[in-house]
Amino acid sequence: MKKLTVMVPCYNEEKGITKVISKIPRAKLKALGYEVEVLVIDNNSKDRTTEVAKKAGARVVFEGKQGKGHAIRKGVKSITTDTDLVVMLDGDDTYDPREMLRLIEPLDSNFCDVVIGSRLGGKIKEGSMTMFNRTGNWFFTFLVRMFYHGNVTDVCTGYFAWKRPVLKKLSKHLEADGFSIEMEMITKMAKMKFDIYSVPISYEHRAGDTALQPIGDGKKILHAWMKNLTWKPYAKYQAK
Ligand SMILES: Nc1nc2c(ncn2[C@@H]2O[C@H](COP(=O)(O)OP(=O)(O)OP(=O)(O)O)[C@@H](O)[C@H]2O)c(=O)[nH]1
Ligand SMILES: [Mg+2]
Repeated sequence: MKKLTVMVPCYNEEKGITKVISKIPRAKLKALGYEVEVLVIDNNSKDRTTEVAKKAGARVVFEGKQGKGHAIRKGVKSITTDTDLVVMLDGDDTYDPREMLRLIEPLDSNFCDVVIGSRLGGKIKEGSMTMFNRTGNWFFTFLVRMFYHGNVTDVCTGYFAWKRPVLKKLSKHLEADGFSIEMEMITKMAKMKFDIYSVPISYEHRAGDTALQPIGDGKKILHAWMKNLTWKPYAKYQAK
């Protein structure tokens, strides 16, 4: 049996996390030869995220440093070495766990190293993304395609799938604390010459309150884009 770890970074997601975990298509994954472990990173939540996630069957690890970037790094450190593939999605029930089958297939068939779930190339439920955020995402995606030659169609997505060794190599270079982490991951993966492809996904209304600050976080995302233009991985970490 192969192993898939589903990693869910969470800050105050008691309203969404059970739905996310229960929608993981375990039977279909089993038929593909994958056993599933759900790894929830509780990023200092003030609500009952840990309790609710454990009840839903997840292994929960705690990260005290606030920010999605810290939560992701903690998650990567906590993945067991027998894991073959890693899927990451948010705990707010905006992404559909059933669609992870679409993200896994290109990895399972050795088509590429990383798959990104694209909302901009997929189905965005009306009202789930503001026009401002959608425009910002188009703009950032254009910048990455233009200047990094990154083969991606949504750089602010939270839905990813990796072969574990790829994520391990990438995580050595991750520094971002907050919501610029996705931009950092994508620009660095492009520089490391990993094979990245996008698949269409759905994006729904969030369960619970948003913490994203469009202007403040937008500036940080742009800064990560600029900073990594001159970044180079050590040769030993390059994919090719
Ligand atoms: N806000 C916030 N989210 C965190 C943090 N650490 C982990 N996360 C998780 O990161 C994921 C993305 O955060 P969201 O607040 O949904 O941000 P977003 O998806 O960009 O914006 P929304 O439109 O509000 O959903 C969620 O699963 C959060 O629970 C943190 O310190 N702050
Ligand atoms: Mg969200």
